Amino acid sequence: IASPCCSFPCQNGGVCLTQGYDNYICDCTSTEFYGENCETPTFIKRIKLGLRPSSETQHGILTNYPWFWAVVNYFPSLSNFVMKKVYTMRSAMVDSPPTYTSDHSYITWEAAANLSYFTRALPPVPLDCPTPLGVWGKKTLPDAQVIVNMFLRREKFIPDPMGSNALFAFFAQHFTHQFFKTDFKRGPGFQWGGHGVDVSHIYGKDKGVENILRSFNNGKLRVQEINGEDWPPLLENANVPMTYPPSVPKENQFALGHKDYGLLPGLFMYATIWVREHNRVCDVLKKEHPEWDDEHLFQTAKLIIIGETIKIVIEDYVQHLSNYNFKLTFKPELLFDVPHQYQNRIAVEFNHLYHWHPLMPDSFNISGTVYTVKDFMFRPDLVIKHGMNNFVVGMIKQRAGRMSHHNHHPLTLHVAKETIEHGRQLRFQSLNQYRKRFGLPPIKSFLELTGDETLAKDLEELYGDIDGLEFYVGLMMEKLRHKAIFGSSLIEIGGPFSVKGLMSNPICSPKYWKPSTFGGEVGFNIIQTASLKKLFCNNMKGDCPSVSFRVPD
Ligand code: MNH
Repeated sequence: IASPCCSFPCQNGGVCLTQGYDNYICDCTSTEFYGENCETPTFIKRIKLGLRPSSETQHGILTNYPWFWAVVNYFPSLSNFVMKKVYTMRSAMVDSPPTYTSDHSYITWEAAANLSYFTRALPPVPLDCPTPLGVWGKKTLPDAQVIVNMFLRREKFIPDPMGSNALFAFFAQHFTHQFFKTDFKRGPGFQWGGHGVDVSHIYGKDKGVENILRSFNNGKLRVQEINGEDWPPLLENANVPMTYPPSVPKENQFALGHKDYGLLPGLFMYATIWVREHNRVCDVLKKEHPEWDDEHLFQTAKLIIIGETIKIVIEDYVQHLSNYNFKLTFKPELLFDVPHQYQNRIAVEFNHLYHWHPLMPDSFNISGTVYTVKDFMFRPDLVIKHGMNNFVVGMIKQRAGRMSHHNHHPLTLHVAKETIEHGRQLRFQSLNQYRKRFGLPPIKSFLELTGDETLAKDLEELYGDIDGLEFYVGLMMEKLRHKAIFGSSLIEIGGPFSVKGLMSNPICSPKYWKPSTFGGEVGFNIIQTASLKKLFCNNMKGDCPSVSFRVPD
């Protein structure tokens, strides 16, 4: 029989607890709401809610009024105030310690202690509910292949309206693959990663891989010189786990920190740049600390690389994707006088919403030669052939795809289909449940979701009820916000996971975040002045191009 919790009666974060077979109670503890279904705000909460601008209004303020933000950005006291709000408000949306897994719709010790699980922001729909989404929508969901064909397949490339480029698309993919690591053998609720920014995509998944990639000389990673540039070693000389198909010739198989980074030259480009940056940092540290041995240089350089990564992710990458006129900053010290948990667990919903395959364009122009996505597959050698500088320029000039429906490259369609199927297997709650969980008003109709009559009609026919719309499909179908590369759900659900993951890194904690951890002021300064532009320009030959996540005008 169906659980009375199938209709998710408890509002505002209240927890539904069954009482026998057909009753339930809502636990409203610390939700600031009361009543049978936690539906009534306390007096204080009512005032807070009345004062808080809606998420849509906040987005509007942040992406407009450049003169206002110029003033805020100029004065550190104002800028720090806003940035602290960004950190604390976004982090507060993420449960820490984590609460749920995909195997339990109630709190368990497993959720806290079993690191093999991705965590969950919302527990799975209880078993044996009237419909897959609880009580809403049809008894059976439309076939995933039908959805892919009707709504996701790219007919003609649609460019991102904000001008994002392929350097951005590959940054997203390479950065997130260090912590989105589904353990498909165990199932879509399991993972084999380290739950955060651990730079395992550069140094390998464990100590064994790391040791193979290290040179054990001056702290550096192993490289080989080709055409006067440093590149990662060949797999035959550094036998780490890699997933090259046998058709890839041995001389094109390189040893990288992540087993899948041989898949695309864009990933190989980032892998190479980070290896060069690590070795560059080792040189700087060696000059400061001639007394340090290889191990000390290596370990400290690795911490600096983590710091640079977070700095660049916040100040270049999130800055670009948010399109805020407020200048985001990486300042861990802003959290030192407020409660903050320096621990993180990757949520499987975060993984799903980060399936940004529409960003992939159809082709890439590298110094005059046009490569399709297919031409790119398992061809890391193309970066070497054209040289790092020419390859990077090609990525900068290539427009990325718009993050929406009808824009999946045919070669990524099977991933979209599997993602939808995994969401069902994991019994994800509906998109509207997730919107409420992350402080957004539920969407009232398919027309409101898509802003398009035809799409709305087709979706209505397939799903029957907007409250029965599944998570990933909803995200892909949502209309983009004004002046944004995503819809509101993707940003407002992804933002908290992202901020929490970045700012709960151990290097952001008070005992780590000081000069001595990074070899002194010189090392600390490398982190605090890191930028996307410097990352590339310090590590490639030739004139420094204007490195950015946007195509040049
Ligand atoms: Mn991509 C997983 C192919 C670009 C984000 N991607 C996968 C998988 C394949 C794949 C295959 C494994 C899925 C499965 O086995 O079920 N991805 C591609 C290809 C391209 C690509 C061929 C480009 C061409 N991917 C991108 C981009 C992003 C991205 C760009 C942007 C962030 N992909 C993901 C994420 C996963 C994934 C996230 C999930 C990884 C995991 O959970 O292990």
